[in-house]
Amino acid sequence: MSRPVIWIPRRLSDATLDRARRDYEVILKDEDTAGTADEIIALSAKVDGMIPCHSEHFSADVVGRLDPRLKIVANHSVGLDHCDIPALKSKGITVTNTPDVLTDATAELAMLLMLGAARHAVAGDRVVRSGAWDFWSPAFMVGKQVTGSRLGIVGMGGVGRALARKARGLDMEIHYHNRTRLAPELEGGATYHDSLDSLLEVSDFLSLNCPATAESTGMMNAERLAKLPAGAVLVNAARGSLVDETALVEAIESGHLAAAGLDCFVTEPGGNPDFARFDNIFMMPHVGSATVKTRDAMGFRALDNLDAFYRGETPGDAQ
Ligand code: 8YV
Repeated sequence: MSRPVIWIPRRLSDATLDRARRDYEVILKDEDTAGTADEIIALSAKVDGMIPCHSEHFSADVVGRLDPRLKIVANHSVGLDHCDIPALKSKGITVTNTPDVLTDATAELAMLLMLGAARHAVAGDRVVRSGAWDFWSPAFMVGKQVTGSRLGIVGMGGVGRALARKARGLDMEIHYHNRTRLAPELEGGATYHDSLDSLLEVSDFLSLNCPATAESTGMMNAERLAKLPAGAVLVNAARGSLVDETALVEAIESGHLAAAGLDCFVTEPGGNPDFARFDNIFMMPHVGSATVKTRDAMGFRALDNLDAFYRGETPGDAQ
């Protein structure tokens, strides 16, 4: 039997590509750039499966124009907001993601954002690196202490819980809001808030760790940001669409927020040029899961899902 043909639009880890080539006929894109709608549609007539990233968008329009040859979209991501899942399913296309394996790397990055935002990492690095550091005072670059502060987590899934575990190492008091309250063994002593507004009121640091959905789009708007304690720090390592970026600029400009740490933006790649005015916005370019170990694990998880599909089984991460 001939081997299934799969399209891998982005530069996945070497170990992933080696394993993929061992088991499948692999078509790679010439350049490591986001697959466009036209490319996705054209390739769907040439391949049986795809391993896209969050950079390839399967909107209802794109899905409507896919060739019936394509049978599985085995995403290399936990987030699925780039996929219109009902549209894909109604076309009989199996959709999978890669949960769990990027939990720790993403929580690590959220922690980095929290610490970097709280302790003036952008300004500190710049002043030393540029050779402009000619002054020191006890009043210089005084930040906000993370240890012992209250951390509010929106979305207590895998990443939220991993962040809570790491934050306990800094003696943080953990609060969370989630659609449903977790079992005590998963809560680990964290305080549950049945409304987002109640969580905001106690969050010296607020970390967004929930998926981007129609309901969560623009969730952190002006009204919600105003509910955070004065001097709070906002961290977003989930999705840019959760934050109203204009309202965030206003909250930073007014001083209501002390700082923000962002790995995700409404526009990606690119980010928001308005944020560059503020040294107290510490930014990374959507690299939450970008560690060697995690990239291999994500690639292998996507391949595990493909393998199960081609064995005639329902993949473990089928949606
Ligand atoms: C990934 C992510 O790097 O998995 C996700 O949902 O946001 C990222 O950490 C990316 O999606 C890879 O496709």
